[in-house]
Amino acid sequence: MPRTFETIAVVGLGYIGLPTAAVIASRQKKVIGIDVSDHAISTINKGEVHIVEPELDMIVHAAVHEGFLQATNTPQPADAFLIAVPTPFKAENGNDHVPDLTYIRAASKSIAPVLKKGDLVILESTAPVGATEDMASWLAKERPDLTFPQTHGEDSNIRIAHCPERVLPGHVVRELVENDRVIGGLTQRCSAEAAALYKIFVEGECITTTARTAEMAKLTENSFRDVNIAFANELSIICDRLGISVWELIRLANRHPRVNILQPGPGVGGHCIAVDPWFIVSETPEEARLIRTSREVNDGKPDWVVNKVQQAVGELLTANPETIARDVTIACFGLAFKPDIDDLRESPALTVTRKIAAANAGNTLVVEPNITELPDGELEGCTLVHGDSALEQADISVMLVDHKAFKAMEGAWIQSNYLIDTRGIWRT
Ligand code: SAJ
Repeated sequence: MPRTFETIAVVGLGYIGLPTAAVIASRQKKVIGIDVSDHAISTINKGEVHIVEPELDMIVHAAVHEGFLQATNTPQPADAFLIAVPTPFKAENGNDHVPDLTYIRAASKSIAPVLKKGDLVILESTAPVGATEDMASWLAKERPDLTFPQTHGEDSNIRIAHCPERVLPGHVVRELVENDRVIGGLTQRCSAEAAALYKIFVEGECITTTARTAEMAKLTENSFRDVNIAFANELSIICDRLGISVWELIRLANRHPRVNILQPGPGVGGHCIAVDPWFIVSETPEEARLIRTSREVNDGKPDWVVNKVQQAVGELLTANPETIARDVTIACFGLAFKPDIDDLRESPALTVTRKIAAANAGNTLVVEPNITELPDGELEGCTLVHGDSALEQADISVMLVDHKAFKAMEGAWIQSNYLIDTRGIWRT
């Protein structure tokens, strides 16, 4: 008989935990959402959401009002616990990019008192290889009265697995259900029970492996993308030096049946692809040479764009000796970390705009159709304006995010000499 789960606790109600909790609740399972933020808890318990993700508001509203989802700051007994808390870098290590497992440790500690025989604990947070074993040992330390798979194998009281989330921001609700899941248990029984849990809501395949392989699979997926974007970004810099359109070049090269180059941009943003490769580098610094270099190439791209803008300012002033720097208006198109979302976290477009504004003696205009006000304290001296107004006023335009709204804009101005198009939608 496959294992059944009646009550499921989700620890961490952020971009992954909340949609996961709501989707499980939509399958009429009792879900206890646990978070340390009182704001998140009170918002969710009103049936509302504290994060922006298409369709999430509807399913949270339904789950809460039908009584299947409740948020709290106090862990309660459940049959399965899903941990979806952040894994940032350690602050004290500066640029060393060492993962910080403090939140996973705190989450383990918080659920330990309510664990009972037969419970399943799953780590969903993206984490370095070995983190699931660490979590198991933290739990075992807190609960010496229970047995764990690392010491008791298949006969343990508690089952432990890693099942990394792989959903694309902007498509989370659909991808949570449709994507395949890689499930790595500390034992085969742990994997099988975790697979039974995911089968409650996953229509994709649930493929089982070891915890360490599952951890590495997630890091590998995001590193693969980062390395490929770095290749495109490096090409864009080479092509600029050689006077070749990188967009045309990639279109042509991609006609080869075995070539599929990604698109360059102002850098790599978000909280996954720009972070996860470092989890490999920090554990195997000698071996992960390509992965580290790719991170460095992508992280260097915003400054390269800022330099291009500064060059354009210099050229404009040389070509118009009557103009002074204070008269130059620069318009930045896009702030989000990728197209058609309002998420500004770790956005290279935001970094580029901030640096341009800091260096610009004249006006800096910002066009971002997905937000209604500029982020607090981030862009001193900038003004949020509509695209048309920016076009009218700008001496220099900087295209940073290929939002649909920008792709739809066209006109003679696009041929302006002072256009830095990091996405190739206006100057192809
Ligand atoms: N980007 C480019 N050029 C491209 C593609 C992307 O510059 O050709 C940039 C984007 O503009 C953005 C960044 O890369 O700044 C990342 O965007 P993305 O859409 O590639 O990925 P994320 O960070 O939104 O989500 C990724 C996904 N991972 C993969 O596609 C391998 C998602 O499936 C993961 O679940 C998510 O990371 C995560 O949570 O780890």
